[in-house]
Amino acid sequence: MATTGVREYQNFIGGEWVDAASGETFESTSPADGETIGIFPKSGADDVDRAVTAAATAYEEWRLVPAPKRGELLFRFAQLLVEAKDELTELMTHEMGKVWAEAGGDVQEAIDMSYYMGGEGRRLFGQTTPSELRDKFQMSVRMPIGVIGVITPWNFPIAIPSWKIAPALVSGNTVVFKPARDTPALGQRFVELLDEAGVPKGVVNIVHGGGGAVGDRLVKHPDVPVITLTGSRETGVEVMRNAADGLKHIHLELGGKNAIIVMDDAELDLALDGILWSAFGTSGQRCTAASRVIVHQSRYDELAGKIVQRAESLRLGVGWDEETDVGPVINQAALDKIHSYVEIGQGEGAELLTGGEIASDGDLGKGFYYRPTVFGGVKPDMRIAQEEIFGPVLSLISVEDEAEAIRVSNGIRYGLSSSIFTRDVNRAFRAMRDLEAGITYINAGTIGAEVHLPFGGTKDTGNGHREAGQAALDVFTEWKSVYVDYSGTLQRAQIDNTDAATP
Ligand code: UN1
Repeated sequence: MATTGVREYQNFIGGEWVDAASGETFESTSPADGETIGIFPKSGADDVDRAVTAAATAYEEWRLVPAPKRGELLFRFAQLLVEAKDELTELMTHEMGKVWAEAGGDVQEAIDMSYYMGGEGRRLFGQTTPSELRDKFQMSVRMPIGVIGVITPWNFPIAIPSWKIAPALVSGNTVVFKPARDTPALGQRFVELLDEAGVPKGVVNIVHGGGGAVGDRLVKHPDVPVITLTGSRETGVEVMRNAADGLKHIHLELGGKNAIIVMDDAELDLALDGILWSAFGTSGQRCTAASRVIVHQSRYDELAGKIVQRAESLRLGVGWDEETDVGPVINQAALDKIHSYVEIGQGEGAELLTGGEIASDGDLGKGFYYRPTVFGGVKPDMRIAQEEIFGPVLSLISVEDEAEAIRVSNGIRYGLSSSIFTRDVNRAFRAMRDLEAGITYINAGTIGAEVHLPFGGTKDTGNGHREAGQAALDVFTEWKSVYVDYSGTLQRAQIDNTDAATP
Protein backbone atom coordinates (compact mmCIF):
# COMPACT_ATOMS: atom_id res chain seq x y z
CA MET A 1 0.00 0.00 0.00
CA ALA A 2 1.41 3.42 -0.93
CA THR A 3 1.18 4.95 2.50
CA THR A 4 4.79 5.53 3.47
CA GLY A 5 5.08 7.01 6.92
CA VAL A 6 1.49 6.39 7.92
CA ARG A 7 1.09 3.67 10.51
CA GLU A 8 -1.14 0.73 9.68
CA TYR A 9 -3.08 -0.69 12.59
CA GLN A 10 -4.74 -4.04 13.18
CA ASN A 11 -7.40 -5.63 15.30
CA PHE A 12 -6.35 -7.37 18.49
CA ILE A 13 -8.09 -10.70 18.81
CA GLY A 14 -7.12 -13.49 21.20
CA GLY A 15 -3.78 -11.79 21.86
CA GLU A 16 -2.83 -11.57 18.16
CA TRP A 17 -2.67 -8.48 15.96
CA VAL A 18 -4.65 -9.27 12.81
CA ASP A 19 -6.16 -7.59 9.75
CA ALA A 20 -9.87 -7.56 9.04
CA ALA A 21 -10.98 -10.81 7.42
CA SER A 22 -12.04 -8.82 4.35
CA GLY A 23 -8.67 -7.05 4.13
CA GLU A 24 -10.53 -3.74 3.85
CA THR A 25 -9.30 -0.61 5.60
CA PHE A 26 -10.30 2.94 6.52
CA GLU A 27 -8.33 6.04 7.40
CA SER A 28 -8.40 8.14 10.52
CA THR A 29 -7.70 11.80 9.79
CA SER A 30 -7.21 14.79 12.05
CA PRO A 31 -10.09 17.24 12.42
CA ALA A 32 -7.48 19.89 13.23
CA ASP A 33 -5.61 19.92 9.93
CA GLY A 34 -6.63 16.93 7.82
CA GLU A 35 -3.41 14.94 8.35
CA THR A 36 -3.73 11.15 8.16
CA ILE A 37 -3.37 9.57 11.58
CA GLY A 38 -3.39 5.94 10.51
CA ILE A 39 -4.97 3.16 8.49
CA PHE A 40 -7.28 0.74 10.27
CA PRO A 41 -9.01 -2.53 9.52
CA LYS A 42 -12.57 -2.05 8.35
CA SER A 43 -13.97 -5.02 10.19
CA GLY A 44 -17.19 -6.93 9.75
CA ALA A 45 -19.28 -9.63 11.38
CA ASP A 46 -16.59 -12.32 10.88
CA ASP A 47 -14.08 -10.29 12.85
CA VAL A 48 -16.55 -9.65 15.65
CA ASP A 49 -17.40 -13.35 15.81
CA ARG A 50 -13.73 -14.28 16.16
CA ALA A 51 -13.24 -11.69 18.88
CA VAL A 52 -16.28 -12.90 20.80
CA THR A 53 -15.05 -16.49 20.60
CA ALA A 54 -11.64 -15.41 21.92
CA ALA A 55 -13.26 -13.40 24.73
CA ALA A 56 -15.64 -16.22 25.67
CA THR A 57 -12.75 -18.70 25.85
CA ALA A 58 -10.62 -16.33 27.92
CA TYR A 59 -13.53 -15.71 30.29
CA GLU A 60 -13.41 -19.26 31.64
CA GLU A 61 -9.99 -18.63 33.15
CA TRP A 62 -10.19 -14.87 33.82
CA ARG A 63 -13.29 -15.15 36.00
CA LEU A 64 -11.28 -17.43 38.33
CA VAL A 65 -8.33 -15.04 38.73
CA PRO A 66 -8.64 -13.56 42.23
CA ALA A 67 -10.19 -10.11 42.01
CA PRO A 68 -7.27 -8.39 43.84
CA LYS A 69 -4.96 -9.77 41.13
CA ARG A 70 -7.25 -8.44 38.42
CA GLY A 71 -7.12 -5.12 40.25
CA GLU A 72 -3.31 -5.14 40.37
CA LEU A 73 -3.30 -5.42 36.63
CA LEU A 74 -5.35 -2.22 36.47
CA PHE A 75 -2.82 -0.53 38.77
CA ARG A 76 -0.08 -1.48 36.31
CA PHE A 77 -2.21 -0.20 33.45
CA ALA A 78 -2.79 3.09 35.30
CA GLN A 79 0.95 3.44 35.79
CA LEU A 80 1.55 2.87 32.06
CA LEU A 81 -1.05 5.55 31.31
CA VAL A 82 0.86 7.93 33.61
CA GLU A 83 4.06 7.21 31.68
CA ALA A 84 2.31 7.60 28.31
CA LYS A 85 0.29 10.65 29.34
CA ASP A 86 2.15 13.17 27.18
CA GLU A 87 2.18 10.92 24.16
CA LEU A 88 -1.54 10.16 24.46
CA THR A 89 -2.34 13.81 25.10
CA GLU A 90 -0.53 14.84 21.96
CA LEU A 91 -2.12 12.09 19.89
CA MET A 92 -5.54 13.17 21.17
CA THR A 93 -4.99 16.79 20.11
CA HIS A 94 -4.33 15.42 16.62
CA GLU A 95 -6.83 12.61 16.28
CA MET A 96 -9.79 13.99 18.26
CA GLY A 97 -8.89 17.68 18.28
CA LYS A 98 -9.44 18.78 21.87
CA VAL A 99 -6.97 21.26 23.31
CA TRP A 100 -3.86 20.19 25.21
CA ALA A 101 -5.07 20.75 28.80
CA GLU A 102 -8.37 18.99 28.12
CA ALA A 103 -6.69 16.10 26.32
CA GLY A 104 -4.43 15.69 29.36
CA GLY A 105 -7.55 15.76 31.52
CA ASP A 106 -9.10 13.01 29.42
CA VAL A 107 -6.06 10.79 29.98
CA GLN A 108 -6.02 11.72 33.67
CA GLU A 109 -9.62 10.58 34.00
CA ALA A 110 -8.58 7.16 32.70
CA ILE A 111 -5.66 7.05 35.15
CA ASP A 112 -7.98 7.91 38.03
CA MET A 113 -10.62 5.42 36.94
CA SER A 114 -8.08 2.62 36.53
CA TYR A 115 -6.66 3.20 40.02
CA TYR A 116 -10.15 3.48 41.47
CA MET A 117 -11.39 0.29 39.84
CA GLY A 118 -8.11 -1.46 40.62
CA GLY A 119 -8.97 -0.84 44.27
CA GLU A 120 -12.33 -2.50 43.73
CA GLY A 121 -10.39 -5.73 43.36
CA ARG A 122 -10.10 -5.73 47.15
CA ARG A 123 -13.68 -4.64 47.72
CA LEU A 124 -16.42 -5.72 45.29
CA PHE A 125 -18.49 -5.68 48.46
CA GLY A 126 -21.59 -7.74 48.90
CA GLN A 127 -23.80 -8.06 51.95
CA THR A 128 -24.22 -10.51 54.77
CA THR A 129 -27.57 -10.61 56.50
CA PRO A 130 -28.96 -12.54 59.45
CA SER A 131 -31.14 -15.50 58.61
CA GLU A 132 -34.65 -16.04 59.92
CA LEU A 133 -33.53 -19.57 60.83
CA ARG A 134 -30.99 -20.90 63.32
CA ASP A 135 -27.60 -22.16 62.13
CA LYS A 136 -27.90 -20.62 58.75
CA PHE A 137 -25.59 -18.10 57.06
CA GLN A 138 -26.33 -15.94 54.05
CA MET A 139 -24.66 -13.40 51.82
CA SER A 140 -24.85 -11.73 48.45
CA VAL A 141 -21.86 -11.73 46.11
CA ARG A 142 -21.15 -9.99 42.82
CA MET A 143 -20.60 -12.41 39.94
CA PRO A 144 -19.05 -11.60 36.56
CA ILE A 145 -21.38 -11.95 33.58
CA GLY A 146 -19.25 -12.90 30.57
CA VAL A 147 -18.26 -11.09 27.39
CA ILE A 148 -18.96 -7.36 27.50
CA GLY A 149 -19.47 -5.46 24.23
CA VAL A 150 -17.97 -1.99 24.71
CA ILE A 151 -18.94 0.71 22.21
CA THR A 152 -17.36 4.10 22.85
CA PRO A 153 -17.63 7.59 21.38
CA TRP A 154 -14.90 9.84 20.04
CA ASN A 155 -15.31 12.75 22.46
CA PHE A 156 -13.52 11.11 25.42
CA PRO A 157 -11.39 8.59 23.51
CA ILE A 158 -9.28 7.44 26.46
CA ALA A 159 -11.48 8.31 29.45
CA ILE A 160 -14.70 6.62 28.36
CA PRO A 161 -13.08 3.30 27.39
CA SER A 162 -11.63 3.27 30.92
CA TRP A 163 -15.05 3.92 32.47
CA LYS A 164 -16.30 0.75 30.83
CA ILE A 165 -13.31 -1.56 30.49
CA ALA A 166 -11.78 -1.04 33.96
CA PRO A 167 -14.91 -2.06 35.92
CA ALA A 168 -15.66 -4.83 33.40
CA LEU A 169 -12.22 -6.36 33.95
CA VAL A 170 -11.98 -6.04 37.72
CA SER A 171 -15.38 -7.73 37.96
CA GLY A 172 -14.03 -10.73 36.04
CA ASN A 173 -15.54 -10.17 32.59
CA THR A 174 -13.80 -10.16 29.25
CA VAL A 175 -14.22 -7.49 26.60
CA VAL A 176 -14.74 -6.90 22.91
CA PHE A 177 -14.09 -3.21 22.36
CA LYS A 178 -15.22 -1.19 19.36
CA PRO A 179 -13.76 2.32 19.56
CA ALA A 180 -15.31 5.18 17.62
CA ARG A 181 -14.40 5.33 13.95
CA ASP A 182 -13.14 8.88 14.41
CA THR A 183 -10.61 7.97 17.13
CA PRO A 184 -9.33 4.45 16.46
CA ALA A 185 -5.64 5.20 17.11
CA LEU A 186 -6.42 6.25 20.68
CA GLY A 187 -8.55 3.13 21.17
CA GLN A 188 -5.68 1.07 19.89
CA ARG A 189 -3.13 2.68 22.21
CA PHE A 190 -5.49 2.00 25.12
CA VAL A 191 -5.50 -1.70 24.28
CA GLU A 192 -1.76 -1.83 23.59
CA LEU A 193 -1.15 -0.50 27.11
CA LEU A 194 -3.53 -3.05 28.61
CA ASP A 195 -1.59 -5.73 26.76
CA GLU A 196 1.67 -4.31 28.08
CA ALA A 197 0.21 -4.32 31.60
CA GLY A 198 -0.17 -8.08 31.25
CA VAL A 199 -3.84 -8.68 30.46
CA PRO A 200 -4.02 -12.34 29.38
CA LYS A 201 -4.73 -13.27 25.77
CA GLY A 202 -8.36 -12.86 24.75
CA VAL A 203 -9.39 -10.92 27.86
CA VAL A 204 -9.48 -7.64 25.91
CA ASN A 205 -10.02 -7.60 22.16
CA ILE A 206 -10.37 -4.62 19.86
CA VAL A 207 -12.29 -4.66 16.59
CA HIS A 208 -12.13 -1.49 14.51
CA GLY A 209 -14.87 -0.36 12.19
CA GLY A 210 -18.26 1.26 11.92
CA GLY A 211 -21.36 0.98 14.06
CA GLY A 212 -23.32 -0.59 11.20
CA ALA A 213 -21.04 -3.59 10.72
CA VAL A 214 -19.12 -4.07 13.97
CA GLY A 215 -21.43 -2.48 16.55
CA ASP A 216 -24.52 -4.13 15.16
CA ARG A 217 -23.01 -7.62 15.17
CA LEU A 218 -21.76 -7.11 18.71
CA VAL A 219 -25.20 -6.06 19.86
CA LYS A 220 -26.86 -9.06 18.20
CA HIS A 221 -24.23 -11.67 19.02
CA PRO A 222 -25.78 -14.41 21.19
CA ASP A 223 -22.62 -14.79 23.29
CA VAL A 224 -22.42 -11.12 24.34
CA PRO A 225 -24.75 -10.74 27.32
CA VAL A 226 -23.91 -7.10 28.12
CA ILE A 227 -23.57 -4.05 25.89
CA THR A 228 -22.34 -0.73 27.22
CA LEU A 229 -22.71 2.22 24.89
CA THR A 230 -22.05 5.92 25.11
CA GLY A 231 -23.52 7.63 22.09
CA SER A 232 -26.54 9.40 20.70
CA ARG A 233 -30.12 8.84 21.78
CA GLU A 234 -30.94 7.43 18.34
CA THR A 235 -28.15 4.85 18.53
CA GLY A 236 -29.22 3.95 22.07
CA VAL A 237 -32.77 3.26 20.99
CA GLU A 238 -31.57 1.11 18.08
CA VAL A 239 -29.20 -0.85 20.34
CA MET A 240 -31.97 -1.57 22.83
CA ARG A 241 -34.29 -2.70 20.09
CA ASN A 242 -31.68 -4.96 18.50
CA ALA A 243 -30.74 -6.46 21.86
CA ALA A 244 -34.30 -7.10 22.99
CA ASP A 245 -34.58 -10.64 21.60
CA GLY A 246 -31.44 -11.64 23.47
CA LEU A 247 -32.73 -10.02 26.70
CA LYS A 248 -29.31 -8.48 27.08
CA HIS A 249 -28.24 -6.10 29.76
CA ILE A 250 -27.92 -2.76 28.07
CA HIS A 251 -26.16 0.17 29.65
CA LEU A 252 -26.78 3.42 27.79
CA GLU A 253 -25.19 6.81 28.29
CA LEU A 254 -26.83 9.15 25.80
CA GLY A 255 -27.44 12.81 25.15
CA GLY A 256 -27.76 15.96 27.17
CA LYS A 257 -29.20 19.44 26.85
CA ASN A 258 -27.77 20.76 30.05
CA ALA A 259 -28.56 24.16 31.51
CA ILE A 260 -26.83 26.55 33.85
CA ILE A 261 -29.25 28.63 35.92
CA VAL A 262 -28.01 32.06 36.94
CA MET A 263 -30.22 33.59 39.64
CA ASP A 264 -30.46 37.25 40.58
CA ASP A 265 -28.23 36.68 43.62
CA ALA A 266 -25.48 34.89 41.66
CA GLU A 267 -21.86 35.93 41.68
CA LEU A 268 -21.86 36.93 38.04
CA ASP A 269 -18.17 36.65 37.19
CA LEU A 270 -18.01 33.19 38.70
CA ALA A 271 -21.07 32.18 36.68
CA LEU A 272 -19.47 33.64 33.60
CA ASP A 273 -16.36 31.48 34.02
CA GLY A 274 -18.53 28.40 34.57
CA ILE A 275 -20.59 29.16 31.48
CA LEU A 276 -17.63 29.74 29.17
CA TRP A 277 -15.89 26.56 30.32
CA SER A 278 -19.02 24.42 30.11
CA ALA A 279 -20.29 25.77 26.79
CA PHE A 280 -17.10 26.02 24.77
CA GLY A 281 -14.73 23.54 26.45
CA THR A 282 -14.16 20.55 24.13
CA SER A 283 -15.86 22.78 21.50
CA GLY A 284 -19.17 21.97 23.19
CA GLN A 285 -18.73 18.28 22.40
CA ARG A 286 -19.35 16.85 25.86
CA CYS A 287 -22.62 15.25 26.75
CA THR A 288 -22.27 17.31 29.94
CA ALA A 289 -21.70 20.58 28.03
CA ALA A 290 -23.96 23.52 28.87
CA SER A 291 -25.96 24.49 25.80
CA ARG A 292 -28.51 26.61 27.68
CA VAL A 293 -28.12 29.44 30.15
CA ILE A 294 -31.28 30.24 32.07
CA VAL A 295 -30.84 33.66 33.60
CA HIS A 296 -32.94 35.81 35.84
CA GLN A 297 -34.27 38.75 33.82
CA SER A 298 -32.60 41.27 36.16
CA ARG A 299 -29.13 39.97 35.21
CA TYR A 300 -29.83 39.05 31.58
CA ASP A 301 -28.38 42.07 29.76
CA GLU A 302 -25.26 42.24 31.86
CA LEU A 303 -24.57 38.53 31.59
CA ALA A 304 -25.33 38.35 27.86
CA GLY A 305 -22.92 41.20 27.18
CA LYS A 306 -20.14 39.56 29.17
CA ILE A 307 -20.64 36.14 27.59
CA VAL A 308 -20.47 37.58 24.09
CA GLN A 309 -17.36 39.57 24.87
CA ARG A 310 -15.60 36.55 26.33
CA ALA A 311 -16.77 34.21 23.55
CA GLU A 312 -15.32 36.58 20.96
CA SER A 313 -11.95 36.57 22.67
CA LEU A 314 -11.56 32.79 22.53
CA ARG A 315 -8.78 31.71 20.18
CA LEU A 316 -9.58 28.95 17.72
CA GLY A 317 -6.81 26.68 16.59
CA VAL A 318 -5.07 23.35 16.75
CA GLY A 319 -5.13 21.67 20.15
CA TRP A 320 -1.40 21.09 20.37
CA ASP A 321 -0.77 24.86 20.34
CA GLU A 322 -0.96 25.87 24.00
CA GLU A 323 -2.37 29.27 23.01
CA THR A 324 -5.54 27.69 21.66
CA ASP A 325 -8.76 27.98 23.66
CA VAL A 326 -11.13 26.14 21.33
CA GLY A 327 -10.18 23.31 18.99
CA PRO A 328 -12.00 21.90 15.97
CA VAL A 329 -15.19 19.86 15.97
CA ILE A 330 -14.83 16.24 15.04
CA ASN A 331 -15.70 16.07 11.34
CA GLN A 332 -17.49 17.61 8.39
CA ALA A 333 -20.83 16.08 9.36
CA ALA A 334 -20.58 17.71 12.81
CA LEU A 335 -19.71 21.04 11.24
CA ASP A 336 -22.71 20.78 8.92
CA LYS A 337 -25.03 19.77 11.75
CA ILE A 338 -23.90 22.65 13.96
CA HIS A 339 -24.33 25.15 11.17
CA SER A 340 -27.77 23.80 10.30
CA TYR A 341 -28.85 24.38 13.91
CA VAL A 342 -27.65 27.96 13.68
CA GLU A 343 -29.89 28.40 10.65
CA ILE A 344 -32.74 26.72 12.53
CA GLY A 345 -32.23 29.12 15.46
CA GLN A 346 -32.32 32.13 13.19
CA GLY A 347 -35.41 30.77 11.50
CA GLU A 348 -37.08 30.36 14.89
CA GLY A 349 -36.48 34.02 15.68
CA ALA A 350 -33.61 33.71 18.14
CA GLU A 351 -31.10 36.54 18.05
CA LEU A 352 -27.60 35.56 16.90
CA LEU A 353 -25.38 37.55 19.26
CA THR A 354 -22.04 36.23 18.05
CA GLY A 355 -20.51 33.44 15.99
CA GLY A 356 -22.79 31.46 13.73
CA GLU A 357 -20.18 30.69 11.13
CA ILE A 358 -17.58 28.20 10.06
CA ALA A 359 -14.08 29.55 10.70
CA SER A 360 -11.87 28.95 7.69
CA ASP A 361 -9.38 31.79 7.66
CA GLY A 362 -5.72 30.79 7.21
CA ASP A 363 -4.84 27.34 8.49
CA LEU A 364 -8.27 26.91 10.06
CA GLY A 365 -9.47 26.08 6.54
CA LYS A 366 -7.60 22.75 6.79
CA GLY A 367 -9.81 21.57 9.65
CA PHE A 368 -13.36 21.76 10.99
CA TYR A 369 -13.67 24.91 13.07
CA TYR A 370 -16.81 26.66 14.22
CA ARG A 371 -16.92 30.04 15.91
CA PRO A 372 -18.22 30.03 19.48
CA THR A 373 -21.85 30.95 19.00
CA VAL A 374 -24.33 32.63 21.33
CA PHE A 375 -28.04 33.06 20.74
CA GLY A 376 -30.05 35.54 22.81
CA GLY A 377 -33.79 35.86 23.28
CA VAL A 378 -34.22 32.09 23.08
CA LYS A 379 -37.60 30.62 24.04
CA PRO A 380 -37.53 27.33 25.95
CA ASP A 381 -39.46 25.41 23.30
CA MET A 382 -37.30 26.41 20.34
CA ARG A 383 -35.45 23.52 18.71
CA ILE A 384 -32.07 25.07 19.55
CA ALA A 385 -33.12 24.93 23.22
CA GLN A 386 -34.48 21.39 23.03
CA GLU A 387 -32.22 19.33 20.75
CA GLU A 388 -28.64 18.26 21.31
CA ILE A 389 -26.37 20.17 18.93
CA PHE A 390 -23.04 18.86 20.28
CA GLY A 391 -21.05 21.92 19.31
CA PRO A 392 -20.11 25.40 20.53
CA VAL A 393 -23.63 26.84 20.44
CA LEU A 394 -25.18 28.42 23.53
CA SER A 395 -28.77 29.62 24.00
CA LEU A 396 -29.63 32.34 26.51
CA ILE A 397 -33.11 32.15 28.03
CA SER A 398 -34.50 34.87 30.31
CA VAL A 399 -36.82 33.89 33.19
CA GLU A 400 -38.80 35.75 35.83
CA ASP A 401 -38.15 33.68 38.94
CA GLU A 402 -36.71 30.56 40.47
CA ALA A 403 -39.75 28.38 39.78
CA GLU A 404 -39.66 29.25 36.09
CA ALA A 405 -35.91 28.64 35.98
CA ILE A 406 -36.32 25.12 37.37
CA ARG A 407 -39.26 24.44 35.07
CA VAL A 408 -37.30 25.52 31.98
CA SER A 409 -34.21 23.59 33.04
CA ASN A 410 -36.34 20.45 33.42
CA GLY A 411 -38.40 21.08 30.30
CA ILE A 412 -36.35 18.88 27.99
CA ARG A 413 -36.25 15.17 27.17
CA TYR A 414 -32.75 14.70 28.60
CA GLY A 415 -31.52 14.70 32.22
CA LEU A 416 -27.74 14.48 32.43
CA SER A 417 -26.17 17.51 34.09
CA SER A 418 -27.54 20.69 35.66
CA SER A 419 -26.24 23.71 37.49
CA ILE A 420 -27.32 26.73 39.47
CA PHE A 421 -25.41 29.81 40.50
CA THR A 422 -26.90 31.35 43.64
CA ARG A 423 -25.72 32.58 47.02
CA ASP A 424 -28.91 31.51 48.76
CA VAL A 425 -28.36 28.20 50.54
CA ASN A 426 -32.06 27.36 50.68
CA ARG A 427 -32.41 27.94 46.97
CA ALA A 428 -29.37 25.74 46.33
CA PHE A 429 -30.92 22.89 48.30
CA ARG A 430 -34.24 23.26 46.50
CA ALA A 431 -32.38 23.02 43.20
CA MET A 432 -30.53 19.88 44.35
CA ARG A 433 -33.92 18.36 45.05
CA ASP A 434 -35.88 19.63 42.04
CA LEU A 435 -33.52 19.58 39.05
CA GLU A 436 -34.31 16.44 37.05
CA ALA A 437 -30.81 15.27 36.22
CA GLY A 438 -28.24 12.69 37.20
CA ILE A 439 -25.77 15.44 38.15
CA THR A 440 -26.34 18.83 39.79
CA TYR A 441 -23.64 21.43 40.36
CA ILE A 442 -23.98 24.32 42.80
CA ASN A 443 -21.92 27.35 41.83
CA ALA A 444 -20.01 25.45 39.16
CA GLY A 445 -20.63 24.70 35.47
CA THR A 446 -22.12 21.47 34.13
CA ILE A 447 -18.88 19.63 33.31
CA GLY A 448 -16.15 18.01 35.33
CA ALA A 449 -17.65 14.87 36.89
CA GLU A 450 -15.19 12.91 39.03
CA VAL A 451 -14.66 9.17 38.64
CA HIS A 452 -15.77 7.97 42.07
CA LEU A 453 -19.35 9.21 41.97
CA PRO A 454 -22.03 7.73 39.72
CA PHE A 455 -22.16 9.27 36.24
CA GLY A 456 -25.28 9.21 34.11
CA GLY A 457 -28.64 10.79 33.62
CA THR A 458 -32.37 10.58 34.02
CA LYS A 459 -35.08 10.55 31.33
CA ASP A 460 -33.81 10.09 27.76
CA THR A 461 -30.17 10.37 28.79
CA GLY A 462 -30.08 6.71 29.65
CA ASN A 463 -31.92 3.67 30.89
CA GLY A 464 -31.41 3.92 34.62
CA HIS A 465 -27.84 2.69 34.90
CA ARG A 466 -24.80 4.66 35.97
CA GLU A 467 -21.16 4.31 35.20
CA ALA A 468 -18.24 5.36 37.41
CA GLY A 469 -18.19 4.93 41.17
CA GLN A 470 -19.61 1.86 42.85
CA ALA A 471 -22.69 2.17 40.66
CA ALA A 472 -20.72 0.99 37.61
CA LEU A 473 -20.33 -2.42 39.20
CA ASP A 474 -24.06 -2.97 38.84
CA VAL A 475 -23.65 -2.86 35.06
CA PHE A 476 -20.83 -5.39 35.01
CA THR A 477 -21.91 -7.89 37.66
CA GLU A 478 -24.94 -9.96 38.61
CA TRP A 479 -25.90 -10.45 42.22
CA LYS A 480 -25.96 -13.95 43.58
CA SER A 481 -27.54 -14.71 46.96
CA VAL A 482 -25.93 -17.63 48.74
CA TYR A 483 -27.57 -19.51 51.66
CA VAL A 484 -25.53 -21.89 53.81
CA ASP A 485 -27.46 -24.09 56.22
CA TYR A 486 -25.22 -25.65 58.90
CA SER A 487 -28.01 -27.02 61.10
CA GLY A 488 -27.81 -30.54 59.68
CA THR A 489 -31.57 -30.64 59.34
CA LEU A 490 -33.96 -29.55 56.65
CA GLN A 491 -35.10 -26.09 57.72
CA ARG A 492 -37.75 -24.48 55.61
CA ALA A 493 -37.64 -20.72 55.27
CA GLN A 494 -40.92 -18.90 55.81
CA ILE A 495 -42.32 -22.09 57.38
CA ASP A 496 -40.03 -23.36 60.16
CA ASN A 497 -39.34 -19.96 61.68
CA THR A 498 -41.93 -20.24 64.44
CA ASP A 499 -39.43 -19.72 67.27
CA ALA A 500 -38.66 -16.29 65.89
CA ALA A 501 -39.84 -13.55 68.21
CA THR A 502 -43.23 -12.39 67.04
CA PRO A 503 -44.01 -8.90 68.24
C1 UN1 B 1 -19.05 12.88 28.17
O1 UN1 B 1 -19.13 13.97 27.62
O2 UN1 B 1 -19.52 11.88 27.63
O3 UN1 B 1 -18.02 15.52 33.43
C2 UN1 B 1 -18.34 12.65 29.44
C3 UN1 B 1 -17.40 15.69 32.38
C4 UN1 B 1 -16.35 14.68 31.99
C5 UN1 B 1 -16.95 13.53 31.26
C6 UN1 B 1 -17.87 13.88 30.15
N1 UN1 B 1 -15.68 14.23 33.17
O4 UN1 B 1 -17.61 16.63 31.64
